[in-house]
Amino acid sequence: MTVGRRVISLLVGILWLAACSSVAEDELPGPDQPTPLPSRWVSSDGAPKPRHALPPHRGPLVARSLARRSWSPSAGAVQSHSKGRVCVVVADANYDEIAPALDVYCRDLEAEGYDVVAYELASGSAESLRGLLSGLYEEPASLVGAVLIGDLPYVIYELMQSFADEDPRYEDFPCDLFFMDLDGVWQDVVEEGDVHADNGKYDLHTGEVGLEIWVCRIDASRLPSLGNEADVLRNYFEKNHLYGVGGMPVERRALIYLDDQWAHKGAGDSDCAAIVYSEAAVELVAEPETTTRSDYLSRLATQGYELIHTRCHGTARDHGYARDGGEIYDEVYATDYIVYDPRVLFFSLYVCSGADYTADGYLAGTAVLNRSWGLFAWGSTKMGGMYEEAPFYDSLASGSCFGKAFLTWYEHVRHRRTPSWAQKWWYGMALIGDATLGHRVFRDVGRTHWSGREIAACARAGVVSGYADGAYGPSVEVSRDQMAVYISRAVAGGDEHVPPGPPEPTFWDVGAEHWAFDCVEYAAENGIVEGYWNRSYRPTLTVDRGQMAVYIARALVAPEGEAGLVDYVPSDPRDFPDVGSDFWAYTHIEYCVENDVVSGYDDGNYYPDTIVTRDQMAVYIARAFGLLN
Ligand SMILES: [Ca+2]
Ligand SMILES: [Ca+2]
Ligand SMILES: [Ca+2]
Repeated sequence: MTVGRRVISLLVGILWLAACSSVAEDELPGPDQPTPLPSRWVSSDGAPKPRHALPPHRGPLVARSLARRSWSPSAGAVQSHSKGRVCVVVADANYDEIAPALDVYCRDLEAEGYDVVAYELASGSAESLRGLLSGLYEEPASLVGAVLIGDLPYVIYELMQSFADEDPRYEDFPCDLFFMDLDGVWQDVVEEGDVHADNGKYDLHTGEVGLEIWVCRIDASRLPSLGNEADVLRNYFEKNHLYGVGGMPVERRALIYLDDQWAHKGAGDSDCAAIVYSEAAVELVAEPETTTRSDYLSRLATQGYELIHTRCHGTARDHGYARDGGEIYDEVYATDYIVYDPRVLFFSLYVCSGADYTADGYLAGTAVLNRSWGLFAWGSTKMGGMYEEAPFYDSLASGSCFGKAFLTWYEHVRHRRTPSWAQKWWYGMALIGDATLGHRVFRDVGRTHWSGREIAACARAGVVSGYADGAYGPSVEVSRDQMAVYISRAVAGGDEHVPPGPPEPTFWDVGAEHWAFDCVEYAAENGIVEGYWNRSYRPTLTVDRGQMAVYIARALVAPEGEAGLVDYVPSDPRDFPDVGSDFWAYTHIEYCVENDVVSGYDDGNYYPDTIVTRDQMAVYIARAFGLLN
């Protein structure tokens, strides 16, 4: 397909060289950062980017608060911590048809630890919607983010921008930062070039310009190619729920796909992705003659990735890749994503206007709301896109959702740039899909898993690494060798700090060739495990909750072992009905209770004979060793 054959490479090359050579003093990049290359609007018919009409949404807010009772989670399913309050706003045109899916979604959010408030919006302007959000933000419970579902109000921002020696050019675009900054001042007052005061498009942002909350959009109203709007939304929430419970398995790797002019970003972009994925799981494709439409589509057709990150030119409905020395430019259309239905969950789209949710058939929405895969995308509604994103990936790697990672990144970059620079590059940033999602540490531990947070904390601390296929096996029973591995790594401060075992094995059934040899020896050396009378360890025996309390209590006083607990007297004994004071592990269980490691079941019992599973194990470890924060 060569419909886009033009001399755009020459044009872009000149712009880039110019941009590199003569930027204004106040727009200089940081000391070690090259000047970003603009992602340009490049359409197959050569037409310039059209201007946006004024948003249709008007008037005072008409919102109905949606009842909470419908999605109240069952007791015990709620995680004990709070991730803050999220406001879910759904367009009334969609609500009735997607209400059951929405209930599941809100229940999942609460199971993950969010407090949810929800509104059905019948009408209202962007200003009145922002008022609703800022009102919630100011309440004592505050607000961390908002999920906008359906065709909901937005604003258009306009500016004149120049790159290098270019004459200033006009651009207008939907600006969701308007809803994320709840206490800054947004005005329509500027007269400059084609920017005009009082024309319904904002043009000045001052005051407390930092962002208070994240805002994301799940809007299928302009994606008829994907099907009926309600069906597309329901399908999205079905995928979302599946991901939450540990489904939607994809290869845990990232594709970094950079067209010719961004080839120099290969190392930096790969390093960023490697913050979240292992280095071996980051696939970089940046060779100018390799990055083509056909190569990209062949990957979509045959490969699976958790993340695709691409930098290229495009429009709201397509992006493209140059070849033949830049002579030919071929588009990948949003509709190609429908045809190929790629096995990809997340998209980082550094594509001009790729996230413009006001455009019919917009790229980011198509990728995210696609039939089988796709959950979240970040990109821009204008030229530019995310740059200097290490803080974004750092935040994701530490367990943040996309929304929180976005705010972390934005706070980082906004202090490094003057407002004019920031507006060119980042004011069009939009989050498409559910921003409460994030990178999943293990493929079978979804975000609604009751101990997902503890399991992730153990992984981050180097205590668990899961199975080779990316699974954690949360319901697998814990054996004595696994237990020793968990505890030794936690005591040592990570796997790499567990020393090699001695030349002479302590236990005849855990020799130097045993996978857990070092950890079993370390646990023995620290008085945590003792083994059996005949110098055996019995590595494959399972561990019950009584034994677990013993090992954890000893680990907490390591390396003293039993000697460190011999004088311990519970100060405020819990006295579980099923753990009498003469129970063999009574002291250890009380010691764990006193150290906030365990609290027993809802019925008041401890159940010392119950075998410990890997999810419970993570909870014991995360709490005992303070890994949660
Ligand atoms: Ca204006
Ligand atoms: Ca602010
Ligand atoms: Ca190329």
